[in-house]
Amino acid sequence: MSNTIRFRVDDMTCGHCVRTITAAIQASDPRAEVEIDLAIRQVRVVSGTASADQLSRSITAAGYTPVAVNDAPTPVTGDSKAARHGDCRCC
Ligand SMILES: [Cu+2]
Repeated sequence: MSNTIRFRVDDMTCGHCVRTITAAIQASDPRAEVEIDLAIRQVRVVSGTASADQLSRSITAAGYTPVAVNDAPTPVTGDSKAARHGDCRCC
């Protein structure tokens, strides 16, 4: 059974962030398919075994701030967060 889970990660800012987050997700769910759209800060996971909570904790542990995204578009609140940066220090 697979399950599509989406997050918005405002502090994901470059290709290294994408790789870090992808690796973090796949470390907790080796069968997960991860698709990331950096332009809109969206992480889409077709989960093998992990729940949204588990994936959220994995992304948080990697140093980022995931926000669960439902099917309905979520209004962007707290624009100042977009200026934050995760643990990737390359950019
Ligand atoms: Cu980065």
